[in-house]
Amino acid sequence: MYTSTTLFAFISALAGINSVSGHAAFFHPSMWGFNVSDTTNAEYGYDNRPVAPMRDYTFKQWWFHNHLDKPPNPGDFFELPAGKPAKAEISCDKGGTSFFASSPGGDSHDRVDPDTPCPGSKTVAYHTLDFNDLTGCGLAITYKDDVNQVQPEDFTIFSVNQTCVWRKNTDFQVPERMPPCPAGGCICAFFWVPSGNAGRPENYMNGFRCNVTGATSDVPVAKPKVARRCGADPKAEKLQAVPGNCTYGAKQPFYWLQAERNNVFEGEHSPPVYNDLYNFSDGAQVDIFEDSYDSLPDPAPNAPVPVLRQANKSPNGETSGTGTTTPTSKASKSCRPRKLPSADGLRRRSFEDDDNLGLLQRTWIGGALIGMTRRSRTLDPAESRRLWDMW
Ligand SMILES: *[C@@H]1O[C@H](CO)[C@@H](O)[C@H](O)[C@H]1NC(C)=O
Ligand SMILES: *[C@@H]1O[C@H](CO)[C@@H](O)[C@H](O)[C@H]1NC(C)=O
Ligand SMILES: *[C@@H]1O[C@H](CO)[C@@H](O)[C@H](O)[C@H]1NC(C)=O
Ligand SMILES: *[C@@H]1O[C@H](CO)[C@@H](O)[C@H](O)[C@H]1NC(C)=O
Ligand SMILES: *[C@H]1O[C@H](CO)[C@@H](O)[C@H](O)[C@H]1NC(C)=O
Repeated sequence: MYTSTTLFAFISALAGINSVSGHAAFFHPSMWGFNVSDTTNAEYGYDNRPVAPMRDYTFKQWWFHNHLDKPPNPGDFFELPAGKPAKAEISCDKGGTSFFASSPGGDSHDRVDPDTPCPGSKTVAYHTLDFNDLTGCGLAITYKDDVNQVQPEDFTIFSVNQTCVWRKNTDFQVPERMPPCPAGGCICAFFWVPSGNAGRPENYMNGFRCNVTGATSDVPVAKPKVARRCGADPKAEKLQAVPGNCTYGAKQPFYWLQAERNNVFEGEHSPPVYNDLYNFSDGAQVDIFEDSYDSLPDPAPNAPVPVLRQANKSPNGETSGTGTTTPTSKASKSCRPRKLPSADGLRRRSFEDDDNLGLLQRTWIGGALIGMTRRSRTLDPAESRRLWDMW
């Protein structure tokens, strides 16, 4: 018969197992903290493995996961091929990645589902209820090669995977126009904020050395701004997106729920996330360069929506909202309704007469409703149905 004490011990033991296998990190030899694997908390006084979530931490504790004194070996870079996907491994267990050889437990691949981010665990171990609960994650870059010079405000999210963390092997599309890195390479970081529906709200960061290969453009990445909440947010009873409220162009990662140096202040039940809710489109962030926009008005609910410059559109239509020739067709492309019956009525809009302003006046709501849904560009029919049902 179980006493409450033995039951408690049993539950604690289970929790202990979860803390070994749960959460998630970007694993690659180019990362700071690659070999931090101690679960006894001897060195830091708390669990500071790369997979450990971060919350209420001082700046030193969360910045680069407090691994700045554990740099990668010289010459180890994570390559970012311009215009192609960078293939990352995200896992809650280094033993389940290609780098298992330096994991204390050795190879722990899941034989049944080798691409799971958490061998032998349920999805709650990587903080998601199911596929529909995914919030996305992002990779950020700074064009500095000395990590001691890097500040939080230097990082720009250049690629997002809105269906992250779901598979261990996760693709991140690298914008075609990424300029080359300085002589010592660039410094990058992985960022993730889960939904908070499976596990408590928290924040993830792993820093690593990276390098852009195959660059064809020299236009620098613009100075990043803090991303604003502007997409449809049914949970908050905001059924329509507010495109004027979005931050366009280069955006910083979220620094959230820490004791110091936060840049977003949403409550713990409305996590800031890497998807359309904050205008982080799925895939390459193609509008992050200094010449991406002629002008960027200050975002506000009633502000005009800036239009990407024609010059830097990719010929293959790398992202929606680009690759067409006139503002009219561009707008209708990025805002094309998928399932709305009264699409024509909703598509009314007007434009600035003076096109030199390059601003698309936001005098219609149809596009807002359709263009801004979460993961709008990768919806599968079931997901699309689900979003539709929410309205
Ligand atoms: C990590 O550990 C492996 C195996 O001990 C070693 O070969 C490698 O150099 C270490 N890497 C770093 C960055 O310390
Ligand atoms: C996100 O990663 C998954 C798993 O690797 C991949 O199938 C998907 O294409 C990626 N999404 C984007 C936008 O690259
Ligand atoms: C980064 O990649 C470029 C292009 O391949 C290469 O010329 C350069 O040497 C690399 N930088 C480092 C630090 O490896
Ligand atoms: C606009 O963005 C701010 C900052 O993220 C957010 O607090 C506010 O709720 C947003 N307003 C609307 C109407 O979307
Ligand atoms: C966000 O910004 C992009 C530019 O990258 C724009 O094309 C798009 O319409 C905006 N809205 C959403 C929901 O992504």
